[in-house]
Amino acid sequence: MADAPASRAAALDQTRRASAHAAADRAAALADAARSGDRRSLARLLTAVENRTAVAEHALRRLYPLAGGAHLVGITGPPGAGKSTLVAALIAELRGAGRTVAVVAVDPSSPITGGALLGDRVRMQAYAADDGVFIRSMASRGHAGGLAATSTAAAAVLDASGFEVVLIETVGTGQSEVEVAAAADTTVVLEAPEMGDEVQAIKAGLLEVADIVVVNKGDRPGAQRTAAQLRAMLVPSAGRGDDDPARPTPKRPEVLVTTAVTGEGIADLLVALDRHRAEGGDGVTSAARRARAVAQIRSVLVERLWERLGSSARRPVTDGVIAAVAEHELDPYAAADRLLAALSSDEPEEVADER
Ligand SMILES: Nc1nc2c(ncn2[C@@H]2O[C@H](COP(=O)(O)OP(=O)(O)O)[C@@H](O)[C@H]2O)c(=O)[nH]1
Ligand SMILES: [Mg+2]
Repeated sequence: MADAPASRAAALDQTRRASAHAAADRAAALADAARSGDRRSLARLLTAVENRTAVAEHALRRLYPLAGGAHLVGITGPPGAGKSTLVAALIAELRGAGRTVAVVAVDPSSPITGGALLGDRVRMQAYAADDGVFIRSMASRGHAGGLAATSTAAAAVLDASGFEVVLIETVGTGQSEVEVAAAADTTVVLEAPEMGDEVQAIKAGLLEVADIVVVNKGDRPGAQRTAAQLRAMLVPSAGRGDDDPARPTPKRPEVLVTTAVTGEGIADLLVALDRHRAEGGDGVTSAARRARAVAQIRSVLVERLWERLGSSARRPVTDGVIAAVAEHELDPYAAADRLLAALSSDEPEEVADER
C-alpha cells in the first residue's frame, strides 16, 4: 500500500471519506428513527453494533449523550439456572407496572445460534404487539472484552431509544460475570439450588460482581438452604481487590429466592433492583458508571492505537516489530514501547478521515 502511486492513494482517500460520510448519514437516520420508536431501525442499529461497523460508531457518537436515563441490569449465571425464564417474568412484572423494558441476550459461547434465536423468537411473540418491550440476541464476536463492549454499546442504544430498564442477559462463564457487571448498574447473579460443591466454585465470581444473588427454582427442594449457605458465605471479607479500577468495588449482595416459572418472588426482585438503584444513588451508580467509562475508553483507545499502527505510513515499522517479536528478537514490552515512541515522534498525522 505504501508504494501505491500518489493519485491512487488520493483516490482511495476520497473513497474512504465518501463512505465515512455515507456511514454518518445512515447512522444519523437510523439513530433518529430508533429514538422515535421505529423498531426496524433499532434492530438495524443493533446489528451494526454487533458487527462493530462505522455506522455503529457514528450512531453511538450521536446517541451516547442521549443515554444515561435507563437502569441497566445485568443478569448472569450458569446455563439452565433460569435466566431466560426470569427475564420473561421480569418483563411481565415491569409491563404490569407500566414500565418499558429492553432485553439484550448476549451469549459468549454460541454466537447467533439457532437455539438462542429460537428462544428469543418465542419470547418476542408474546410481546409482538407491545411497543414497550424489545428483545434482541447478540453475539460478542470473541473479542477480548467484546462482551462488555458489545453489551455496553447495545445498552446505550436502547437507553437512548427511551427504554426505562435494559436487561442484559449473559451466560455465566466466570469471565462473563465480570464483563456483564462492567456494562450494568446492577448485576444479578442467578443460581439454582442443589449446587453442592459448586457453591464454593462460584464464590469468587459472586463476591466480585453480584449486587443481588437470586436462587431460582424456589419450588425445588434445597432452595432455601442454598440461599442460607450463600448468605453465610457472602459476608464481606477484608482487603478484597480494588487493584483493578475497571472492576466495581465488591459489596455485600442481597440473596433472594425466586420461582421464575410461576413468578413467585419476582415482585420482590424488582423491589430489590429499584432499591439498589435508589440506595446506590450517586455512590453505587456513579462507581459502576465510572468503571464502565474506563472500560469503554480503554477499549476504544486500544482499537484506535492499533488502527494507527496499521496505517499505510506506519505499516512497515509495525510489521517489522511484529516479526521481531515473533522471532523472539524483541520482547513484547520493548515492542510496545517502540511502537508508542514511533506514534508520538516525527511521523506525519493521517489525513483526517472523519471517523
Ligand atoms: N422448576 C423450575 N424450573 C425452572 C424455573 N425457572 C426456570 N426453570 C426451567 O429451567 C430450564 C432452564 O431455564 P432457562 O430460563 O432456559 O435457563 P437459562 O439457561 O439460565 O436461560 C427450563 O426448562 C425452565 O423451564 C423455576 O423457577 N422452577
Ligand atoms: Mg437463556
